[in-house]
Amino acid sequence: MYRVKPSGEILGCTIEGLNLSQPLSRGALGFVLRALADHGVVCFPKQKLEPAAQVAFSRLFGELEVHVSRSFQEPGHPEMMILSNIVEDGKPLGLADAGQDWHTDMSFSQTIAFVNVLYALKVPRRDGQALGATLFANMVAAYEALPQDVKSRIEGRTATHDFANFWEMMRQRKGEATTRAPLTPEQRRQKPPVSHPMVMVHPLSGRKILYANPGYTVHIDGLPAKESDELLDFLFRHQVRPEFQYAHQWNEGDVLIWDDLQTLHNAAADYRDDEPRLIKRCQAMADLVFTPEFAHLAQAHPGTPQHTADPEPILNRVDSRLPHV
Ligand SMILES: O=C(O)CCC(=O)C(=O)O
Ligand SMILES: [Fe+2]
Repeated sequence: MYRVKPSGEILGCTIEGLNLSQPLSRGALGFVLRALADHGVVCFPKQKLEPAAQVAFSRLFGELEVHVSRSFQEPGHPEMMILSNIVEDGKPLGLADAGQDWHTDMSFSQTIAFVNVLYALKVPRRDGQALGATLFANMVAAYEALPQDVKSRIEGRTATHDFANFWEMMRQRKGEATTRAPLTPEQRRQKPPVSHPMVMVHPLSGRKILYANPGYTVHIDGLPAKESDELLDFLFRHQVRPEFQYAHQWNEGDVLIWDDLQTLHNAAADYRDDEPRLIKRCQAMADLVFTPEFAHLAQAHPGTPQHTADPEPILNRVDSRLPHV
């Protein structure tokens, strides 16, 4: 049997007893969704996953995104990206500096992200100590701790998110050493700036979330530049305050999933080029999580919004990705 062990911190839990290389039952998927809604970050330790199995597991959460950079794809699996600082025969094996500052994946996309699925194959260590942790910040807690006047100022507002903001910032930070190619006009066209509400209601928990991040959020719509910059600056400092943070220290074999709706993350760049890190990654979009049927799957609880729509169509879509058990 599987069970969930909360970290006891502001985010994070471990689920033991689930073998992710085997197809999941609908009940197990619901259990995972509940844990994700409640804890934001879920670790499945000691997994052994072939790329096809990781893709199949990731697809349960939503459609998979093929990264717009089209770089460092797993052979035969364009929806899987390799994150690594390993260089073989002069060629980088993966994106070396993925996510090395606070951001929310895919906030720059019309359809935003729901879940990231990362599988660690190599974890850098020094003196027995794991390095290259992934840091998270809790956007339910950050929202709740906002002063009332700031809550009122952002309620009902949207903000613009731009993919190029983070990509270019990382290119400039690494200078000549960057493994990030300049964005082509075609890539820029594929990912134009988009607007999203700054306050969202989490579809599985019913709780309010602060949806903005220093990586991609560039402007609060409808505000003059100076006012927008000042408010964003306040929000960016507020949302990563230490009391909202949780660090995941990796072990080889960890599958880590996190809820992009209610967390920010930041990959700690505290290891050297000769301390190898290798992670395989899939990105599931928020196409299913906003449906009433997904809330139903995650098991209604007092905080879950009430839905009246018929859950069957999406449950059928979910079922088509699950084994017939
Ligand atoms: O490598 C990591 O720890 C996380 C990188 C990241 O930001 C991501 O996979 O979205
Ligand atoms: Fe990321």
